[in-house]
Amino acid sequence: MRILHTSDWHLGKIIYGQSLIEDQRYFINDFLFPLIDEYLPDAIILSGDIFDRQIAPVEAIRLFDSFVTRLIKEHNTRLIAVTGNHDGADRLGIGMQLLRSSEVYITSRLEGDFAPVVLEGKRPIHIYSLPYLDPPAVRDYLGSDEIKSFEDAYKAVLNIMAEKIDKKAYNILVAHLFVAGSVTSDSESSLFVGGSGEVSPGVFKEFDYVALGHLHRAQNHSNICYSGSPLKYSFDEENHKKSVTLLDFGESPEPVITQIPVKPLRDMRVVRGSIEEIVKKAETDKNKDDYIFARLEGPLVFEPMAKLRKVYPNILGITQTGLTGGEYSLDRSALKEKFHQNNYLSIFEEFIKQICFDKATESDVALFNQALEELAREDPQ
Ligand SMILES: [Mn+2]
Repeated sequence: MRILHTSDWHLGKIIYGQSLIEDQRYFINDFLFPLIDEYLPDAIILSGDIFDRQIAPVEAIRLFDSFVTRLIKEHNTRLIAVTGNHDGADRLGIGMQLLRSSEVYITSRLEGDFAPVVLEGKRPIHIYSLPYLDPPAVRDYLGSDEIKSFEDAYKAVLNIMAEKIDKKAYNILVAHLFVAGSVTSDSESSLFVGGSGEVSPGVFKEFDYVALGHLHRAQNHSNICYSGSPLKYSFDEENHKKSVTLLDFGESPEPVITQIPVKPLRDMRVVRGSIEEIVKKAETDKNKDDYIFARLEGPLVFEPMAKLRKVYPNILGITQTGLTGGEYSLDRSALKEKFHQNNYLSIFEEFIKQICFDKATESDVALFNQALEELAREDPQ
């Protein structure tokens, strides 16, 4: 018996105006399906944030639709999915009941009696599912005003589930939440992580494996496991090792858990240095199509994006130390004094020094004085 755990696909994700749909299509068709052919899992667990937005773009919906159809029809593999905080739960819930007869189990709201999906075997595997939920949803569901925090919400729901748990089975919970003590990334919605959104690991003690989504870095607290997103969705994830998680039950009642690295269509990474250094390095760069973020050091460069796009066609963003004051700090009180003395030229000279890392030239000064004179003529005080 084998189960593949993945999460946080964020289909339809756009970063810096760039749609990642081609990368996501590659992940599903050119990475995941060949992997399914190789390992022949009995079920795929998808722990939420299937789509990036409640109203997902049409290409993203079509991609998921073709994934589900192909998974069931060609590979005869069950899908057990829950909705995450990014998903439009009601939109994903269409036909949910009917799809169960095709072994597509999508849990998008709190309802029913929490019956698990059962995989029969020497030691049966029981898979319980919870959609992304928050305290108001659980208050509504239970008709109780006692539920204040996420911790209260999960405790209440898992208490009901605990009564059903058969300890002879291997019990898995699929959910989408933030477990206290986890490591976050820039591409998760910060609104939903940390603080009152935290749930302590002890709440899940009844389960043998907790297949979580929400955090994009693969990590675990003993048997509470985040598979992480299969692709990088922000530049602070440049050093993440993206993977999917395989649970291989073999003959033993406890699975062997392995992380299988994902080979992406394009990597996402940061390049650093002066524009000359970056362009020079790019000449021998074998992966010029990667998504690039450039941290430019040194004097301010005119139209740096256009220059870098010639070597890195998929460059998405840039920062320049000249603009962010990385290597030059401004003496604000001195500037203020000069401003009050109407000493605009020295303010201009400071400005040039800050962004060009050099003194203003004679022609810079002449140009500035000319602009000042024109202003004075237009708007005599
Ligand atoms: Mn997510």
